[in-house]
Amino acid sequence: MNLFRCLRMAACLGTLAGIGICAQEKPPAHDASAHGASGLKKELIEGITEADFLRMGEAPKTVKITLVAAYTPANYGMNFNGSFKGNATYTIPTGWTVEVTFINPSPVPHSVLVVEKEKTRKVQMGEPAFSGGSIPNPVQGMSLNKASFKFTAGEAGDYAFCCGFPTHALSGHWVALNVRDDAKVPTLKVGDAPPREAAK
Ligand SMILES: [Cu+2]
Repeated sequence: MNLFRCLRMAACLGTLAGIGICAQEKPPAHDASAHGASGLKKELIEGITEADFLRMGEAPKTVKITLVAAYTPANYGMNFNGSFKGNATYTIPTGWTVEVTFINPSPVPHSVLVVEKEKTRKVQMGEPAFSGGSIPNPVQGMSLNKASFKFTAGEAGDYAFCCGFPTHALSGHWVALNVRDDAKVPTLKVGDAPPREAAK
């Protein structure tokens, strides 16, 4: 074996150890968007903007929240409006009415219900924390469809909007919902960005 061939082989073995392939041809670039985007019923989310994620309602002390499952490919689609594992936080003043529109444009079943935050570590969610705070059949979930519900955030505490499809919460399919006596207006905080008030 000549030196050149020997070096080539060493380089190849290095590649093998590093990323598990030793091929002349590179695999095609990974397109993450293909996961979440496949089979999406796009018309369900047409025209939805970030302002729709949190809006003031028509009646006093009422707020409208739109939660879109699989909004981005993030966390294999197990997200609401692209957020997951509590990396978005809704804060609602105690006693306000919350009108939720849930949309799942993907063929993979998801759902949403309001639970005490600690329940996001359970396989199944049980009953919603507030009366009415769930789509129908959250364990079964739904796909390629939308549903709405409303509830009154009657007691201050740490809650979550959580997917009730078994194991999805454990996989991070939830965002935080804080109900606060000292909150004046509903806000939404996404990631490290400062909280923003509900759109009018
Ligand atoms: Cu889910």
